[in-house]
Amino acid sequence: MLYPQTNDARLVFSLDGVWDFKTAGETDYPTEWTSAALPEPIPMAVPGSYNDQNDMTDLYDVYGWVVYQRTFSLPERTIEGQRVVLRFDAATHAADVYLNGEKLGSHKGGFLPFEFDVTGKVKAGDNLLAVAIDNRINQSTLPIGNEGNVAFFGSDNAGIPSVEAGKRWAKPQNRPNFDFFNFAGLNRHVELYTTPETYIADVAVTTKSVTEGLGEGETGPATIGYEVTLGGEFAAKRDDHVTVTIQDEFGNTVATATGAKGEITLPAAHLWNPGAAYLYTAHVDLAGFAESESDEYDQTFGIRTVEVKDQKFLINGKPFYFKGFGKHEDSYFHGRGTDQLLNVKDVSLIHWLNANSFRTSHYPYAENMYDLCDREGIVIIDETPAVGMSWPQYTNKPLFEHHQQVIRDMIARDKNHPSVVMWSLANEPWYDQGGEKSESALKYFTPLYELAHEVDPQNRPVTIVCCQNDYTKDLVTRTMDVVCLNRYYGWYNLSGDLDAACYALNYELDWWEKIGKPVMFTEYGADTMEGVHGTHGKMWSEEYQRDYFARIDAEIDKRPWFIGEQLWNFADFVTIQGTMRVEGNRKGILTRDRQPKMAAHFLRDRWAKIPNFG
Ligand code: GCB
Repeated sequence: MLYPQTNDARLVFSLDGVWDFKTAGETDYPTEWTSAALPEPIPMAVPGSYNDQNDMTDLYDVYGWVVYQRTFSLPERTIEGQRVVLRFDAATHAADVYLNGEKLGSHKGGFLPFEFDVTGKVKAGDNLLAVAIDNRINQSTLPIGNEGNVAFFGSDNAGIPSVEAGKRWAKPQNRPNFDFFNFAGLNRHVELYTTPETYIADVAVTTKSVTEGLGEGETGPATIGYEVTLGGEFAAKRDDHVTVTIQDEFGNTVATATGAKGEITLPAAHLWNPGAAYLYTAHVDLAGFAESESDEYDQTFGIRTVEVKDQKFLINGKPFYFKGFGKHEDSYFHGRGTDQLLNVKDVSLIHWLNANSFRTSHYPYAENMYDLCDREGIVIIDETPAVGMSWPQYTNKPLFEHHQQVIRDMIARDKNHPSVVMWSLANEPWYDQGGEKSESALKYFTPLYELAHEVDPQNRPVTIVCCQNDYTKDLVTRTMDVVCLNRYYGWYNLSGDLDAACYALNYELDWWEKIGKPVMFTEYGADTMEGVHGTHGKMWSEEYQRDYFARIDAEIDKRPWFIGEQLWNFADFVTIQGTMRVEGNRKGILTRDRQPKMAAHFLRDRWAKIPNFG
């Protein structure tokens, strides 16, 4: 699905702004709210999570449905003879969409785009758009929610003997099987866009070969492949009406090809490298017999290869070392709402820290962050929203099918980003129980691993991010292209004892060495309250977090097959309330308002000395 763009053939209308909003029921919403003005609505900004936008009601406590509504009008001349599409960059977690009282459809999953063809349904003049959104998560959604009274930190009924069997005193609430707060709503942009009736539906660009070993600023021959998919009535007959023009960073044409599919060799190509991005544009033209069949689209791409070989992660044939973190889309007031200013700020901090990469823990982020990383030379591990899984979900067929869909949609959306170098199928599925349980996880994830390879035109490496576990019984992690470890020796395990933590880590790493795959950290860290200090650096102090990274990093530095360190977390973030967190998860090396803790300075110095390649 191509990101909407305005050009000679297409027009995008933003539907961002202040919408009307109302909380509805736990399991449903009044149907009249989809066809007439909402009674006594409150204002709600889009994009943005609804949770932190109104102080008269506790929108952190919403469980179930809410309804968003707005009107918009379009001049007739802009839609006449055009295909018109209504697109949501995401709606978290499930949505029913109505235009002028007619249900357009539903979508499940809160972090990927979906759209409806509204040609003939959208009118010139006023239109009423209503979107009902459900924030409930359960055993069949991604991410996973617990049902009943099982909470992530603490539980409502446990230890209260007087509770009658089966009776729940606690109000119904989401019980995420993960710690980040379940921010919901229209978190991302909403747009209407037009295309001609016969249109460019998709563009995929791949790198076939590069000149390896090029230094910064050097050029050499490279071959790229491209494939354009057309849509609309005449699509089948128009493949030879496609022209692709490759433009360099300054807009100069460097090559041209005709046909919907082909290969192009550039004699003097600039490669996209971490820390040294170079972006080309594939300008795709569809020449029709009539204006309604003529379309165009600009797809940016980078020329680079990615490959796992000999326990190394190679970008353009050179061994890459990941320096960075897992992040969250999380900020004051916006919740998980798309915020370009925050993205720009975070990217500047990534540069300031001398980091080169991050993981989109624990869901695909909004597209504009990937665009920024393409441009800024930052490397991304792109993760699905499959967080919080465990047995018996590995035998849940509808969940498996949803997981397949999410992988397909994520790769379809992000396939052209040079910043994306690896797919993560899931975060910390629990699968080290041994026997039949471990086997069932292997049966569940093997086809997903194969699917990711199959649907990615660039065939990037595929991983799964594994939790602190009995690695001897974990059958899945070792089958991935890269072993990604989330480890908390010195925090959740062997708490406060860094000597023991280093011993246990080394013990485990000796085991992984024999598996023969490249290994990296995708999480390790320690909760730290800014301003807490101590001469001997105890847990929660800024000194402990700094010492923790200094000690653990010294151990991984001894191992050449250790290909990266992505710590937990870039910044503090909001979680569900509970017994283990004070105002959220404090493992950020930055505070939630992006100020550095002591460890950030240590890592900035450390990462300055570690080159991207080597
Ligand atoms: C983990 C999870 C991450 C949590 C983190 C923690 O293993 O992957 O989502 O936030 O631990 O701090 O507990």
